[in-house]
Amino acid sequence: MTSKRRIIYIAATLLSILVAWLAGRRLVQAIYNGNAGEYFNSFITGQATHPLDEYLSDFNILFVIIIAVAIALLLMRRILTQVVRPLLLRNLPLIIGAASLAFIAFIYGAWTAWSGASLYKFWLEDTFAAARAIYQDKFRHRPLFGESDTWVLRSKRNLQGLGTYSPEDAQDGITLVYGIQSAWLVDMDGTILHSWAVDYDSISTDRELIPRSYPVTYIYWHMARLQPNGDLVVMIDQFDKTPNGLAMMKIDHDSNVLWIHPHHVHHDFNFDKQGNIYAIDQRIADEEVKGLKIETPYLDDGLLVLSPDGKLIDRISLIKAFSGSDYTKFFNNYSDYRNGDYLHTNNVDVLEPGLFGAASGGLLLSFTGLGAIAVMDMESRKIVWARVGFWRHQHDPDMLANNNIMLFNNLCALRTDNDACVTEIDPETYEIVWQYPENSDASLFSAYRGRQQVLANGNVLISEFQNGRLVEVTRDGKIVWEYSCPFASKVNPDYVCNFVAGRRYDRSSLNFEFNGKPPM
Ligand SMILES: [Ca+2]
Repeated sequence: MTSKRRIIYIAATLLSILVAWLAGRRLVQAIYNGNAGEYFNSFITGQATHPLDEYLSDFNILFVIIIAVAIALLLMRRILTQVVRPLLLRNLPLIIGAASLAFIAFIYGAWTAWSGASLYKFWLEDTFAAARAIYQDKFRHRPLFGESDTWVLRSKRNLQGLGTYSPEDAQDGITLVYGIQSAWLVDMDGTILHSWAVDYDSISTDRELIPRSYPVTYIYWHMARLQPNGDLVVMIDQFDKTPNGLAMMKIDHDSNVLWIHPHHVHHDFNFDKQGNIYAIDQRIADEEVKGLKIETPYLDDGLLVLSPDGKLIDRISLIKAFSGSDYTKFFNNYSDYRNGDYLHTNNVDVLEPGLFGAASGGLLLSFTGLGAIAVMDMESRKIVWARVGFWRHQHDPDMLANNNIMLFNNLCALRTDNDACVTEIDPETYEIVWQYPENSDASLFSAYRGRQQVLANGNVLISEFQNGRLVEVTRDGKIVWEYSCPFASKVNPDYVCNFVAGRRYDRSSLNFEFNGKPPM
């Protein structure tokens, strides 16, 4: 046998082993992991139990390969009879040997998927994970001025400051904007009315949460809510650390710290009628949860309940809220988020009593990891309602006055990465009541984060995080107000700031003297 032919044989054998191993894994995963039939059925009827890009694309690829090979074989029939057949007959022992190896690989692949065990998992997975974590922790910090969540190249921002503004169509008010390590109020014409900022070195009271080695430039205000007297409740978050989040904080109109509660909090918080704060938190947990198909350790998102003056009242594990509920099967499905982040919770809103069967009140939650929006009954502390749907990587579901739900659908047109929309749905019928943009035309973009707020006149103020833009649209889809972070960096003027989101307030609801200071 020539050496060239030997190489071809070896490569073909290795390829068939790889294909057989993958086929074995995928076959078992489809059956064992995901009830493939139920998936397809629900996908076809539009009531998907989970978006299925990965499975569908795997199967699609497999079908395409099979069809392509069949066509190729038909076309090559002559070559087959005159060249391949004699070759096959001559090399029968080799082919049987390769087929046997491929069969063993198929069985091995099926077993690894079935048992969750493999040589890699036994010996190498933890080692790789640890090495990767150490590397990321020590070396992969983003530079202060590089593309980041807080600073973007000026050349990439078409809009800085005020854009479109139609006073007759826009909802008048004052807009709170937050991000980096500050918040400010901007008037409809783009004038900065007031700002807050806090020096982190002076407030980092808990060195376990904010270690000295941790660059303060990675810290940012993930969310802020304004009170009529100018007090601001702030959620402080950071990049590149797990668990997420550093503290809840309240400051007065002059940026004096009223209280700070160091804790791993992330994404969202809200208030009940008594002023208690419900914030999403995170910890690493090792205990199994009855009835849920999860691997330990995992990230346990919870609800941190704080009194209006920042004292801890309660903590409720959200993953445990699924245990014993009707929605444990959500955990059987493929999860978008790896590394134990099963839920990736990103919304908490306090609901009026009685909605979704929660007699004394529930919380509207969003779990991006499960692709689900859900309601937890505050009395039973169980998930009493949950739905998955056409949304993907969704953020900020809001319960509207008409009992519809509006949410930021980050991947509006599935399978594209650059197309977001804001969608109002009827939660009972799944009917899309309103959507912006109406057709997916990539005029909104934020693969992560994003919020919206329905204003008094029905307009919707959208926080398009990755494009760094606030955009107010009418229900006819007309843009009537636009605003983008206007400040250049004092350290590197090539960069302009980005903010996380904004919220419009009624002018007459704010009763404090504005300081007129820009935030930076
Ligand atoms: Ca919300």
